[in-house]
Order: sequence, then C-alpha cells, then structure tokens
Amino acid sequence: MNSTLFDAYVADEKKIEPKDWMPDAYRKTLVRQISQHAHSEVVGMLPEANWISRAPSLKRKAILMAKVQDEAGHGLYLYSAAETLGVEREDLYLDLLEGKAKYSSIFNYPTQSWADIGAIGWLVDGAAIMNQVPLCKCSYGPYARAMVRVCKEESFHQRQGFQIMLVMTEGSAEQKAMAQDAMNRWWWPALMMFGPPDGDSPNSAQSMKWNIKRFSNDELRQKFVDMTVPQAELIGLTVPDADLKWNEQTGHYDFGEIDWSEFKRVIKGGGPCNVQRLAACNKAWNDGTWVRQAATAYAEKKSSNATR
Ligand code: BYC
Repeated sequence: MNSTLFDAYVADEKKIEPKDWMPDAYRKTLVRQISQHAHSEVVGMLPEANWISRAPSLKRKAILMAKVQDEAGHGLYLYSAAETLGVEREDLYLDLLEGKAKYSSIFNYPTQSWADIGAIGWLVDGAAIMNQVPLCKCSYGPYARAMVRVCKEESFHQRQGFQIMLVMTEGSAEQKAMAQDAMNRWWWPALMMFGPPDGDSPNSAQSMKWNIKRFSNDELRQKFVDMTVPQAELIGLTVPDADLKWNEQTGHYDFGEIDWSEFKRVIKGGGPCNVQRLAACNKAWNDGTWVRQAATAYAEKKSSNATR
C-alpha cells in the first residue's frame, strides 16, 4: 500500500486494522486523538466523583457510582485502542501527568452543586454523544469498535442527567433555581467541547479526508444546539444566550458568539480547576504504585509457574 491507495481505501469506507500499512501522519493523529480522548474519560471522573459522597439519596449515589465507573471503563477501552498503534499506555499516561497531553476543556470547571451532576449528564454527555456517534464509523477499526460500546453507555448517562434536571425543575423554586444556575454555567463550556471553529481547526481537514472525523466541529456544535434547545424548553430552563433564535430559513438555531479566549485559556492550563485535576491524577498515580507493583509481581509469578 502507499498513500494514494490508502486514501482511496479509506474513502471507500473500508476499515484500517492495526497490522495494515498506514501513513505515519495517520498513525500520529490517531494516537493524538485517541489518547486525548482516553485522558478526558479519566479526568472526567473527577468532577462527578466529587458528588458521590453527597448524592441526595442512595439510589442517586448508586447511579452516579456506576456512571463514574463507566467513564473509567471508557478510558481503558481507549488506551487499549491507542496501544494497537504501537504506543505504550504508561507513556501516554505519563504525558498527561506531566501536563504535556491535552484532555477535554470541559473537565476544568468545578461542580458546585448537585444540579451540576444533572447538567454534566445532560449537556456534557449529550455533547460527547453528538461527537462520538460519528466516531463509530471512523476509519480505524479498534477506535470505531470501542466507540460503539462507549456511545451506548453515554446515552444512559445523558438520560440520567436529563432526569436529574427534570426532577429539579419540577421541585421547589430553590431547586429550579439551582438547575438554571447549573445550566448557565455549563452551557457555554459544553459548546466549546466540539473544538475551535472550523476555520481555526488545524487538524479537521486531514482528519475528515481520512474518515477519522465524519463531521466538522461547527457541524456537530450546531446539531447539539438544535437537539438541546427544545429539551431545555421542555423542562422550563432558559438557555443563557440572548442571541439564540430559531432561523426559519436555515432550519437551525442561530446562537451567540463563543468566548474563544476562555477556551484557549482553559486548554493552556488556565481554567478554574486545571491545577487541581492534574494534582488529583498525580496523587492517584503515586498512591497506586504499590498496586501496580503487586499486580506485576503476581503476573510474573503466574507466568513463571506456567512455564515450569
Ligand atoms: N478541549 O484541530 P482541532 C468525554 C484541541 S467527552 C481540549 O479541531 P481535532 C466524557 C485539539 O486537541 C470529551 N482540547 O482538533 C464525557 C487540538 O490540539 P492538538 C472527549 C481541545 O482533534 C462525559 C487543537 O485543540 N471527547 O470524554 O481535529 C463524561 C485544535 O483542534 C478541545 C473526545 O476526545 C477541547 N474541547 O478535533 C466523561 C472525542 N477541542 O492535539 C468523559 C474525540 C479541540 O493539535 N476527539 N482541542 O495539540 C475529537 O473528536 C476531536 O479530537 C476534537 C478536536 C473534536 C475534540
């Protein structure tokens, strides 16, 4: 295979598998995207885990624990998918711990109230699904297959978040105000999850040509707005955007300008919780050293017993 044949092969909707020939740049962009995605799943556990001990009922606690555990599982499928490209999970993870690797901007915001757990499930997982369903058709087989299961689980997460918001908006005036406050704080960061506008997205054109990305950042952002605004109306929440309006001609919602300076600041490490998130990941890694050592020693013992 060469680059021309490869391009024709992926354009024909065929899947690339780990042992197939692939251009170095294709491998590199996949390692970049899949590892950033894995890191996002792992760091994404932190804002929600903050509320496990304070969930308002045993049922909510059990649901939240299951959701957070799902995110850990997504991280594992994704690190495994990245490893099929010839990289080591530990190297990828050390890049995260050292602050060299990116993860989704959204997880650098704090979870201030229980309603934030609803807003994360509804808006953040909702945005994640919008972005990830097309990835089930990505040209790289292991990533596409990992995404199928991830999306099934994300869809449960989205519904549980919406249900939290629904219950709160039907509750006391104070509970409704909490839901609105969470909506106000999470709406714009959720729109930023889709990445920079198409004109400022250096990776999009090539990734779309290779069928890694199937829709552009702006297309997915628009789909998310169109899907979510009617849901907000249904539960009586106001989208915090004075410029939001239905456009009869385009058949889409027009929406206001995103503060891209905030996005840039957050991905450069200057968001409200960046320092805290990396500190938590480093602490977990250091506290878990003995577990990794014990697991390695056990695996070595088992394999030496097997060869005797
Ligand atoms: N945050 O050229 P672009 C989840 C970076 S969901 C931070 O458009 P690309 C979860 C981008 O990496 C969240 N960085 O890039 C949900 C690039 O930097 P580098 C994770 C961002 O890759 C609920 C630069 O900006 N989802 O995990 O073509 C609970 C230029 O951007 C962001 C995924 O990762 C951002 N929001 O498109 C728990 C989905 N946006 O690498 C967990 C898979 C952009 O050149 N990833 N950047 O230094 C993708 O679909 C794509 O990578 C993106 C960006 C659409 C995110």
